[in-house]
Parts: sequence; C-alpha cells; structure tokens
Amino acid sequence: MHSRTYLLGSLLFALACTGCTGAGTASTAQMITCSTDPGTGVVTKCETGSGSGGANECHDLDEDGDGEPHDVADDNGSDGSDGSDHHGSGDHLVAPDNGGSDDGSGSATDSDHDGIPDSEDCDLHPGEDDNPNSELPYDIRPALGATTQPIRDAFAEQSGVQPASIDAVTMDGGTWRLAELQAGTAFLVSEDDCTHAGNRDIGRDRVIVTWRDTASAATQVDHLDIRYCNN
Ligand SMILES: [Ca+2]
Ligand SMILES: [Ca+2]
Repeated sequence: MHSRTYLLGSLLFALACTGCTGAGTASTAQMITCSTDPGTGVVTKCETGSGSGGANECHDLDEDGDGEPHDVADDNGSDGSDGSDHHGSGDHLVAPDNGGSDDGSGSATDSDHDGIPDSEDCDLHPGEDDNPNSELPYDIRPALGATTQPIRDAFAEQSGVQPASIDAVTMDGGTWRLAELQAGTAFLVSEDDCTHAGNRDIGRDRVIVTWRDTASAATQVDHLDIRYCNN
C-alpha cells in the first residue's frame, strides 16, 4: 500500500514535528506524547510532540492523525469493521530514535517494532491497541434521549457479561455525570450531555474503570470514552 517515498516523507514529517507544541493541524504519522494515570497507567491526555520525558508519560506514532494512540480508519463514525487493523501487524510506521529515556539501553524491547521501546509505548497501556481489554470497548455512544448506564452498557456491548463488582470510576479532569457513573444510576441523555465541555472533547469524557470479574479475582482497569450523542 505505502510506497517507500510516502513512508520516507511521513518519517521526515514525524522527525520535523518532534518540536511541535500541539498547535499544528492533526496529521498522520505524527509523534504524540500522552500523560498517564500514575496509579493505573491508563492514558489520559495527549498532545503532539515528543514531550518532556518526565514520569507518567508515554509516546506513540499516531498513524491515523487523530491525536490519540488508538488508531482506527474512521474514528468519527461507525468503526465496527476495524477489527483487523494494526494489531500485531508488521506494517507499523517506525519512529525515529530521538534519544530520550531509552539512552544507554540499546537492547530495549520494542515488541511492535514501531521504534518506540515498550517501556515508553502508549500502545501497551491498558486498553490501547497492543493491550486491548476483551470486556470493555474503547468507547460507548449513548444517543440523545436514550436512558443509559454507560459503563454497564459498555460491558454489555463488548462481552455481554457484567463484572462481579465495579470498584472505582474516576475521571482525569471534570466531574460530568461522575456521581451517576460511580453509583451506576441510569439517566436520560440530554442536550447538555451532548454539548458540555468534556475532558476529551465536546460531549466526550474519558473515565477510568476498575472492576473484578469475580469477588476473588484481581482487579482490572481500562479507560472508556463516553461519547454522548456520538460526539
Ligand atoms: Ca491515533
Ligand atoms: Ca513499540
């Protein structure tokens, strides 16, 4: 699919963009840096550029240019047919080695061969492309006027099974519907849900969910994007 010329151009762009601060337009194969939740490692917020190299940070070559590690062909509409994209394939674009915290560790493992060592790779964080959870989908899209319990609806949609317990629901920024989400209370999706400034976008919030499949099982954690009214 990709010619060598295209690939080279993309890499040169990615290299040139390592100094970008986030003000530029989204583009494919851009380097992005994401902050991660200190407790769970879940990706919370991302921006373009190679970041400061601090703690609680990961990197990704954003193949579809949407500013997030998760790469899908169509992230704005129906993306139910993307089950075969990217996962484990050998055609990942490769990031230039721009130094950073992998200095001195020439044998750092890079299991998806994208040029970013596993220790820094967002794709390996909970719920991302190389570490998907089979029980919780990437996002759930409650419709205007629908009655929803977004987290339970998401478990039902993905696996058809509810966990034994949902131990924690947190948000990195904002508290929109947080009380309902933590209590598992059903609510009616209103215009305000569609238009509020969420922690990801207009009408869109990312929550971090911790649960157990059985009372004695270890906890699992994943993020879930709630996209009210398909935002
Ligand atoms: Ca992406
Ligand atoms: Ca990698």
